[in-house]
Amino acid sequence: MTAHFSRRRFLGQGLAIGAGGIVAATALDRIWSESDPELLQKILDAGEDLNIGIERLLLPKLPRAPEFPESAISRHFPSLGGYGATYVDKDLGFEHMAANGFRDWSLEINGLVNRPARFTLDEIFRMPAISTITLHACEEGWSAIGKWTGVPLSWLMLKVGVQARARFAIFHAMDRIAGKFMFGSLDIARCLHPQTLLAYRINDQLLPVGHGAPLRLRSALDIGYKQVKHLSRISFVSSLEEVDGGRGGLFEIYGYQNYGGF
Ligand SMILES: Nc1nc2c(c(=O)[nH]1)N[C@H]1C(S)=C(S)[C@@H](COP(=O)(O)O)O[C@H]1N2
Ligand SMILES: [Mo]
Repeated sequence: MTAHFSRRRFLGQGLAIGAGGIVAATALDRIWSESDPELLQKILDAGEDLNIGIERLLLPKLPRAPEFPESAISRHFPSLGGYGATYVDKDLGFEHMAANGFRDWSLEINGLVNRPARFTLDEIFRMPAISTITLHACEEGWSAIGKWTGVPLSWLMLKVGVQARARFAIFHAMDRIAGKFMFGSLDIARCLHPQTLLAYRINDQLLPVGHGAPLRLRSALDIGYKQVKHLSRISFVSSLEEVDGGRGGLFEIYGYQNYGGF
């Protein structure tokens, strides 16, 4: 295969692997057009990887959250929780990393994946990116519209080869609330949703610490506490029971619903 990714050739292979491949080829066309052909080849060859096309056909159809024009972006986007908040246990390690522009930080992806990986912030900046201008609604009664830019989670899922038996992603954060590290979860359908991204910009600026530097989850279908900030690791699991408390997140341990969405 030439260094330049050929869409026709890929569609041909999509036909060879069946209808699921064609769906994947069209739905993710824009995202994949920038990715490397060897990776795509590996994805097509690895039968045991979750086949995103087939998964999309089988999963319940999730709606798309409304998107807004730039003129609707809120002038003030409140910042709550995480390292922006007073109730978070301050951690010197985090402060050193932040002072150093997060050059020593990396995102780990592990669990039910065929190619566990670690990505630096620079590597993440070089991945295909999308922007969404969507409404963030906090369970505490405020909301704001912001523009979020980052890597589609579905793209990273293809890159690490999420296995077909994975049912949830667990998002681990670097901040602690009353001594416990913040974490949250999304089911696979929400992870694959086209408006679910790992964001490193808000309103065209690199994420400030208050909004979740260096990288946060942004799921347009979900309420505030599902948008885990200060990510350190994403782990794919087959059941929430495998994870601390079995409720799928720290806010859920404190009594919130796991499905906090539209
Ligand atoms: N790591 C981490 N992520 C978090 C929180 C937190 O305390 N720690 N708070 C959540 C809640 S309740 C909300 S409403 C949003 C707030 O995001 P913002 O500060 O960018 O507005 O982050 C969510 N993600
Ligand atoms: Mo919130």
